[in-house]
Amino acid sequence: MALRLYFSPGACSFVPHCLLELAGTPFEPVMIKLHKGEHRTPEFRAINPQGQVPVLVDGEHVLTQLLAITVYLDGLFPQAHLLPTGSFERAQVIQTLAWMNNTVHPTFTHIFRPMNYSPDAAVQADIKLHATQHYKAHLETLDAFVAKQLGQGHPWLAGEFAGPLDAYALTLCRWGTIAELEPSQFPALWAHVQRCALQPGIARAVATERLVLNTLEMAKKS
Ligand SMILES: N[C@@H](CCC(=O)N[C@@H](CS)C(=O)NCC(=O)O)C(=O)O
Repeated sequence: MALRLYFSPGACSFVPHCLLELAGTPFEPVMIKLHKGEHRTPEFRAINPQGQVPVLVDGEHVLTQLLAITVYLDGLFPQAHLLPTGSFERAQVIQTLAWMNNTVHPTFTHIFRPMNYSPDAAVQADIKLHATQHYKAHLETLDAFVAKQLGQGHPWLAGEFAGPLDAYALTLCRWGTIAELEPSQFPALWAHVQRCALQPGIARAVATERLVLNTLEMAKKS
């Protein structure tokens, strides 16, 4: 039975979406439109009671949390080298993925959904402002990380193979543009993100999700 991925365009589910493409496996993508509240339906809650994407279904196995899904896909498709095999190198990638997932990502949630944190419009504006400053600092850290990793002569953030760090870096940089942070102020990150989008597996995920890397350009055109 084919793997099934519940995803929402542009959400963090882009990371496992890319991994499935990089692994070259057939899978069934199921789109959940967060803006239409499709993650709150009883049908979706029955699959993930937390009401979030990504969700990976493999027969009777249901997995949430993109870190867990990453480890699982790496185990299923070792030939895709989604994670390094060396214990320390592997732990280092998980370390950075965890930081992206538990620190940078929730900072963006404060910008994108300040109403989750206060019902008061003035407080929400304040939350958004402060979170944007934090998010900018996180992207500066990510920019320095990209420069350091690629400075070692490898094409991708974990070394020789494109993987979850590259896909998440693209997502976080793109979210930055939604927060009105010009990507060119993070030059190493932005150059890498544009290169990632040309990698065939990642490019297929970008095309399926119809992603524009710099949403500020889109806003200028309309
Ligand atoms: N730590 C979770 C984060 C999942 C998450 O925040 N998903 C967002 C999209 S990026 C979502 O489904 N949001 C809907 C909601 O929380 O109501 C993971 O790694 O899977």
